[in-house]
Amino acid sequence: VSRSLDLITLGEALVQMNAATTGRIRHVQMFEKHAAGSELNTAIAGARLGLATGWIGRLGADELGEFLLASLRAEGVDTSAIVFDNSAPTGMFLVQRGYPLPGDSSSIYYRVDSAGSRFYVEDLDVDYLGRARALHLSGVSLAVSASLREACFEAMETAKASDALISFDVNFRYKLWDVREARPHLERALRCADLVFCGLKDAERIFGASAEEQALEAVSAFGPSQVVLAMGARGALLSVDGSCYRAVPPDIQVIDATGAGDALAATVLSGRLKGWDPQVTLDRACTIGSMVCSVSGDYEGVPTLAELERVMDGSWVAR
Ligand code: KDG
Repeated sequence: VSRSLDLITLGEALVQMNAATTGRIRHVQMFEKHAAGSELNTAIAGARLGLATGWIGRLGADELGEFLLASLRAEGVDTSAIVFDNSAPTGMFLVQRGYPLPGDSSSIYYRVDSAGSRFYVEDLDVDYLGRARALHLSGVSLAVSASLREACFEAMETAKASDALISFDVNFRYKLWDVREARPHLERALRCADLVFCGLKDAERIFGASAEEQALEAVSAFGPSQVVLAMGARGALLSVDGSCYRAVPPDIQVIDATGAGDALAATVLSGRLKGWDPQVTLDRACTIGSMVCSVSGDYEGVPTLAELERVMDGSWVAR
């Protein structure tokens, strides 16, 4: 098979209105507009790191949809499989920063019946899927709607049949569904995936794991050859066929942590597709995650590979 893309992601892209100041949204006067959505973030982060990426999803035929399309194009993501919806709006969300948890952000969604939620199996282009070396999606895509979920499973199974790498980020969204409803769908995705990302908190709440090792074991039991356990400021663990690696990010001031996990996933995917050493991969992933947390927006803080190398080896020239 000829594979012209390294990575395809599938999901709902959203416009993010990120509060310019911390505190309750009701008191915020100014917002920054950003392109977002877990899978859009991963496609863009992958492109910055040098992968040929494409994003699949449905956008509203409206101003916000045009903004998301332009944002993907500006970052060099392939947009040829995007579907437009004339009768539903592009979804959006607000980011409330630093309240009620200092240093943490909350998402307030406006996405019910959005264009992105109206993605159907019929919208999938099987030939397009066959062009990619890897397919990545997250638990957000499974939660958004039954039709998008069905399309996700179809895409994963189609890509797997063509020997593409299947990557899945549990990325559980408590505002979109509950654990009991989600579990069978998450388990189906975990059984299909070769590479899985899971946050420690999600592993605790979904699989009842109380410690790092238990969380890795619980996820590995579904059969993926690589599992990444994301632990926020405490870093991440990567298990590759039974060997375990650990990395801790630099100590930083968090402006907005939204999107860090998506950049982490893009970095680990880059490592896997380009054959980086696992420890190098995880160190890079944690550094990039922290760079995303230091600026507002989900992917804006992602460096190119050349920039990352200069940041990590101390040769970055500041002035
Ligand atoms: O991972 C970042 C995402 O959470 C954000 O961009 C919005 O996709 C989103 C979601 O559903 O939370």
